[in-house]
Amino acid sequence: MKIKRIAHLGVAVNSLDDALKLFTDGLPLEVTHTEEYQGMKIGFIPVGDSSIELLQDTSGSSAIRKFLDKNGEGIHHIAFEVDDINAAVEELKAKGIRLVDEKPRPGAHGMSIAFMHPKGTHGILMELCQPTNPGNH
Ligand code: CMX
Repeated sequence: MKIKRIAHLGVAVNSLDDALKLFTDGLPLEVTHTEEYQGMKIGFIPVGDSSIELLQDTSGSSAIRKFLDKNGEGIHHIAFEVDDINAAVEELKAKGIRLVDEKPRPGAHGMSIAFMHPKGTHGILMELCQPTNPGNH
């Protein structure tokens, strides 16, 4: 498996609009993409070769809702871009690393994604991702 970069840091927020004010007015950054995805509203803010992914729950039942209820706002996950996500998932399985997703699935922003389970990764929720469209970050 080749890990190419940190693709994004996922941050759970109560309000995407409020958080965007901080990142785009308080800090000199820009939001380049927002989307609704599986009960969440997500905003992508590029920082160099990586992004901040701001995640707001909209459904009342997303993984972000559960995280916010337990922990409040904060860093939710780290995503690594890999060169071949199918091979990467098989490699992790062969190494006995606990996965949430036994097979890659479609994620936000045109990515194929698979999560490892935080109980097997020192308490850090880690995602592998690979753009399905090479133009996506
Ligand atoms: N980081 C670290 N630990 C986390 C965590 C996170 N983001 N989310 C949950 N945990 C921990 C919990 O604290 C809990 O630990 P304890 O047992 O010690 O209390 C344990 O994992 C189980 O958590 P839970 O609150 O009971 O929640 P679930 O087991 O129902 O789900 C998880 C946890 C990780 C399997 C689930 O959130 C998941 O499948 N996540 C992947 C998908 C996701 O997070 N999507 C949102 C991001 C959008 C995207 O980019 O796609």
